[in-house]
Amino acid sequence: MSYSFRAYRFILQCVTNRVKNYSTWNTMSVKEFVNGKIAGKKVVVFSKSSCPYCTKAKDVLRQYVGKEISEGDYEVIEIENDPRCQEIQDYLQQLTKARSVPRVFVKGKCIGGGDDTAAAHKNGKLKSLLA
Ligand SMILES: N[C@@H](CCC(=O)N[C@@H](CS)C(=O)NCC(=O)O)C(=O)O
Repeated sequence: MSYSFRAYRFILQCVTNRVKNYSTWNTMSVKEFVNGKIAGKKVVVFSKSSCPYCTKAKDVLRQYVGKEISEGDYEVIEIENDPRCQEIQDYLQQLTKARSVPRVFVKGKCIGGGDDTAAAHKNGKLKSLLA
């Protein structure tokens, strides 16, 4: 085997490993980010500011803030300008079977999107979930 071929193979291996490590690290950090957020607050919304379903969910949830949800226990994460937006949505899909926004989490569990949040508000389930 020629020296230049071995050198070429070595460089190729290094590049491949770098790409693999980078994507593993990247996936891990998105997972850690999302899991950390979900575990950190009673109510967490992954949202995009221009999305009408997100506005619907946020409008509903706002009514509970200061009552069933303390101000510090509510977080909205607007993901559209996050460079990891696609990966966050991919991971949300793994977690919740949907990658659309909003994804609303109550006590670590996904209750669905904007329509689901509005329906749960209407039928009283949201209030009992938040209790
Ligand atoms: N029925 C869903 C609809 C959600 C939906 O269609 N969201 C749009 C944004 S308005 C979405 O996620 N589109 C794909 C994307 O932004 O990646 C809900 O109530 O949450």
